[in-house]
Amino acid sequence: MRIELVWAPSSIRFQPIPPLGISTLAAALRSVGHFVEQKDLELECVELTLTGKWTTWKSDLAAMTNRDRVNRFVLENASDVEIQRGLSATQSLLPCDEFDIIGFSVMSMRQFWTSLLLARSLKKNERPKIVFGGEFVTRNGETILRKYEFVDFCLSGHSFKSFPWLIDFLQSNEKDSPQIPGLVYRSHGNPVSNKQGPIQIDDMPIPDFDGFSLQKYPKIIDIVFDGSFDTLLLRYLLSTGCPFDCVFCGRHVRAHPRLKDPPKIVKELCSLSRKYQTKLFCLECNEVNPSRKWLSHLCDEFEEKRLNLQWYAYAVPRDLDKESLNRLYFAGCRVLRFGMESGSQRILNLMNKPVDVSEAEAILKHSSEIGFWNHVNFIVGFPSEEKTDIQETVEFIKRNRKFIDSIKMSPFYVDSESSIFDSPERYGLRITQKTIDRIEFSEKNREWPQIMREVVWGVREIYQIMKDSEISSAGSATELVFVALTHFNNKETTKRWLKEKHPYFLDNIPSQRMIAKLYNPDERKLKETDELWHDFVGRWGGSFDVI
Ligand code: B12
Ligand code: SF4
Repeated sequence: MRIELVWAPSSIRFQPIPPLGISTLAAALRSVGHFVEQKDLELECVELTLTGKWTTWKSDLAAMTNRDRVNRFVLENASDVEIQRGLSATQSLLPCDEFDIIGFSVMSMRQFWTSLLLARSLKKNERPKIVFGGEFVTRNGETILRKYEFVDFCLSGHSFKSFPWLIDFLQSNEKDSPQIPGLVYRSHGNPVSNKQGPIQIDDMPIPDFDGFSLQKYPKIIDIVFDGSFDTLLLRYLLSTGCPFDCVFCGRHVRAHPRLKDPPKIVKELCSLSRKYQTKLFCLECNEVNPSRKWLSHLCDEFEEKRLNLQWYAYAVPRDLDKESLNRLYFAGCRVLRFGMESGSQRILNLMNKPVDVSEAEAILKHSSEIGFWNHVNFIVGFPSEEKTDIQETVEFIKRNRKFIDSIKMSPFYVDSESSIFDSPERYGLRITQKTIDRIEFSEKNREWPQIMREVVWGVREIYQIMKDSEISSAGSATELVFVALTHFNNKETTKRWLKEKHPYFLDNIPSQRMIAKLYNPDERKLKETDELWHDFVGRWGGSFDVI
């Protein structure tokens, strides 16, 4: 079968790194003999905008990611000049071959709308079959099939096994209901979902990035990062799930942990490094230290194979002594992204976050002394958080200013798959409204508007201490920091370079907005307004299932 896999533009968060989901599927499908094309349309669109070949991209993409306009366009055939223009620009980037199946990888709501537009436009009667997959689809498969008849199937969860099975099913012309795990299909016109199968992570194929415009990534990195790095960065998955159970965290994230076998990891990284001629990787996981034993085994493998790679990963600031940190550094890790969340032990306990404030401080100190770039994530506005708790976070930053290189702050939001959402009353919350991009709530003594005001206050307090301590939020764009750090091979030079080229990371603006600046150079000089705070405090929550 001839299959096209597409990563459509989201206009929300671009990264010049080839998408991992579809390259994993491409590997699985190619290994059983299918012809697969894969396209990072987002990269291609960014190139068009940066080279001035798509001058109307801002308004066109705004239209293409607007729910009401897209729905009118695809469901009611309404005319829309901007959508039509954007669609012509994006569709012209796709190969014009005839495909039997086109698969869209959808991570969030914004990417959903652009995928939908392309799917509707590419679908001609029976062929090609349109298949949607990815994180957003995993949560919304039935709704998608109910509403959009030009989407033939959705697949939930990791699909490196189920997608090839779906293709076998389509080739077999069977008429029975397909017994494929995670498949959402129509039966008598109604959507039906099969249960997802277990993830057998060691069966996950090594990603196959062939077919992406790999030569364009270093070029785009140099343009948007404003440097001469000339480097390709690849992503690789170490594990899924998490052994911990923080109450704000979505089930899909903290599901039963599956850790790849360290020898497999190191062998595959070695092969990717050789094949694609790069030493730089983003190692994807919820934490690189889910258990002491696994981390130690991973370090053993790196030490034995001496690959000389450099990489970055998430970590939980617990159970990392000096020796483990030294071994991680030796293994090539250069940036650690710590999920710290708060400097208040009371709030950490309420979050069920397995972190002890004083242990975390010792870890930050050791890792900074070893040479890591410490990036720390905080959440502001967790239910029942008082000004005194924020003050403790501020004090935490003050005490550790020498050991923290960058900070990202996220206003708290209720994830619809979290324990908090399941039983809000247990955490003193009452859900009051679900809007397209957030779940609003009230607490015993606070209503939503006051909660919003206090979050804004907390965010400002933390930005102030960051400013006073010269801690930027550049690590929110970890790929930027990492590429610069590995290039200069020195933290202080990297900081000076960041300050010169990307000074807005030291300004008091929300990280989402900074990322927009990073990837839209003409926006770098725009002045932020107070309104934007509210705008982004309200919008950070991600995408809920209101299609
Ligand atoms: C890397 C990443 C990104 C990168 C992606 C860049 C790139 N070029 O790859 C960046 C930083 C840009 C990003 C941005 C965002 N992300 Co993100 N991201 C991730 C992360 C950490 C890893 C994804 C990954 O590579 N996984 C490994 C691969 C192998 O798995 P996969 O992509 O899921 O693919 C498998 C399946 O989904 C499925 N599949 C995927 N595509 C397709 C297509 C078809 C046709 C089929 C059949 C199946 C299928 O099969 C694949 C292989 O088994 C996940 C968290 C996580 N642990 O998964 C969050 C995550 C997916 N992101 C999330 C969010 C919210 C966002 C943003 C909205 C954040 C923001 N506010 O800006 C944006 C949205 C951007 C967009 N494109 O829409 C959420 C999604 C929640 C949801 N939608 O329900 C997650 C789960 C994080 C979280 N904890 O909440 N993200
Ligand atoms: S927040 Fe991090 S440590 Fe906590 S459950 Fe989620 S992934 Fe695990």
